[in-house]
Amino acid sequence: MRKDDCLFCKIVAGEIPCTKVYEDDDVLAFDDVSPMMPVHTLIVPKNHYDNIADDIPTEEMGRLFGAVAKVAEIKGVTEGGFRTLVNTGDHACQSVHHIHVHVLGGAQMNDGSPAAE
Ligand code: DGP
Repeated sequence: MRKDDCLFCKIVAGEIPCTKVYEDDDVLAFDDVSPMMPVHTLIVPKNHYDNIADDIPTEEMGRLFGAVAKVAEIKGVTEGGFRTLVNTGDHACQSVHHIHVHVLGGAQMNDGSPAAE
């Protein structure tokens, strides 16, 4: 299930290159092109869903989040800790409208207060 004008669908299809971290039948994980932390990896389902509110089947959601621990292990942040983040819509500044889980780590973060000052 692909959306033709979607950047992450093109990455999943291999039409746009990425630095692959992990792949299975259902998800692809690749490093963010503009990392905010020493480790910044995105996990996307191979099927297209705009965001977390897009009626994603429970099994699909489970497979997406099931990849988080694998990616953390591959990137070496399990012991130190990491943050997972899913932006949804304009208020959260979602810029690519294909659901993705950010995995951030590799250095100390703040307490995660969400609001800009
Ligand atoms: P969000 O703001 O939650 O929609 O995050 C989208 C992320 O996608 C952002 O951190 C930058 C990343 N990104 C945008 N374009 C590309 C790309 O072409 N390749 C890769 N690897 N990451 C991208």
